Amino acid sequence: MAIKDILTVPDARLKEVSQPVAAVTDEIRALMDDMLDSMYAAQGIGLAAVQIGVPLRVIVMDLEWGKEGAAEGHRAPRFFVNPELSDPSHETTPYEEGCLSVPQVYDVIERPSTVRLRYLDRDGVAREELAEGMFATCIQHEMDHLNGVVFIDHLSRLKRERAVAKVKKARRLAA
Ligand code: K2U
Ligand code: ZN
Repeated sequence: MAIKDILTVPDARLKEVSQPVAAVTDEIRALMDDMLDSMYAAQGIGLAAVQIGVPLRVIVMDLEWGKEGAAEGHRAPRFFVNPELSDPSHETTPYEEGCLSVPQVYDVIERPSTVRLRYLDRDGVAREELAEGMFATCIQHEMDHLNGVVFIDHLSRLKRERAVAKVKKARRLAA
């Protein structure tokens, strides 16, 4: 269990397309534990493995722990290995997204309101469910990461360049 550094734009590794996992082994479970530790430490509700420099198709999520009024320390971690999305709804939902790899940048992104999700769980068991609400927004945001896409790639070139410049300036000031 370890907290790993989270890559930030414009790190080229965030543009890599992540590779499928051959099998859900103890090593992959240890990776997911490190991802969770890193996500909680960064106050996130989702994280893709590529964000800690591991280009494998693995996502972790906890939509409960940051909620208003959630019991102190109440955690409901989710694990998604080799996730696949299908049947996106025509209806879309706007949400002001942020990203741990684009710190302090927020903008509204429209995504399908529901999407079907197939994945292997922490034990390697195949699961399928319909993602709705924040779960739908978050899983699509994380799936973008697995395909080398960060949310600012959905914005105009001007907004994207301003976002990268803001992250680079903040990194310089923190150095
Ligand atoms: O991929 C990431 O960087 C994790 C994101 C996941 C996320 C993005 C957009 C919308 C929902 C989830 C981070 O958790 S961003 C921080 C955050 C925290 C609570 C709610 C929304 C965003
Ligand atoms: Zn992100």
